[in-house]
Amino acid sequence: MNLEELRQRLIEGDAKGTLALTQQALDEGQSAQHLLNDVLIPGMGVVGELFEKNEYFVPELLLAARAMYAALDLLRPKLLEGDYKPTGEALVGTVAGDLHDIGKKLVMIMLEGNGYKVNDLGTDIPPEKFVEAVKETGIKLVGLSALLTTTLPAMEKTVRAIKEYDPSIKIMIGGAPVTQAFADSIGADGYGRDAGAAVTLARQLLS
Ligand code: B1M
Repeated sequence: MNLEELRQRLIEGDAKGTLALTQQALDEGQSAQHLLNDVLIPGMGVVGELFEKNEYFVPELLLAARAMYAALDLLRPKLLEGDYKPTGEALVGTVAGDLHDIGKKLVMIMLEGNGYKVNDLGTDIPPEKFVEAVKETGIKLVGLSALLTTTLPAMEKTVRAIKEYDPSIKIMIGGAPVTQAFADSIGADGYGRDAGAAVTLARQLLS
């Protein structure tokens, strides 16, 4: 099948069409990784570009996100296939003021696929909630996501609050506006450019 058509269904926020074409592509032997990395994630990039050009507005972003979730639900079991070897535990969340969820969800899926048990705190999570959660669970690896330049200060506050509670807790951060230099400047232990990089980083940080 023509994968461009799948990308287009996502960009247009057609959840039903996205779901049907994702299923068809899987049935035809396309890998879940390929569909995600080469079709769906770039598709969300196009949605962002249309938004920047004022051709799309928030309702279109929401429709595209809904279509992306539909595809992810289908791909998730495929991405998690393989031998399950528990390798560690992590806590993830999107920082205060930020409602973007899809990138964090992908990081979660990739970590789970690599044997991590992942606790998702959700989105718009204030620093004190992260601290409460590490206190309650004793988890030593926290992943923070931020998609807005305006929520980067919340990321910094969250890193500070967690490190004040326990400096030995490892914190990895990511999201479109995040860079390695920013991670260094706020005292995070690492930066993951994408969900795959987050897995490599988690391994390094917990080794
Ligand atoms: Co928003 N939004 N949005 N949005 N949105 C962006 C981020 C934006 C870049 C669009 C644009 O202008 N081009 C822009 C931010 C500009 C900026 O700050 N520089 C923007 C804006 C402005 C806004 C609002 C302010 C719009 C408004 O209301 N006027 C508003 C803010 C709401 C809020 O959060 N308080 C808003 C709202 C929304 C929706 C809620 C409608 C929706 C999100 C729905 C949801 O998540 N449930 C939405 C969407 C869908 C987008 C875009 C189009 C797509 C985001 C996405 O899902 N990408 C986005 C444009 C874009 O990103 N190009 C945009 C796909 C996803 C797989 O990628 O999240 O980058 P990403 O995750 C990647 C990596 O970044 C990394 O790995 C992931 C997988 O590879 N990663 C990590 C992410 N977290 C990580 C953590 C790690 C490691 C790696 O370690 C822990």
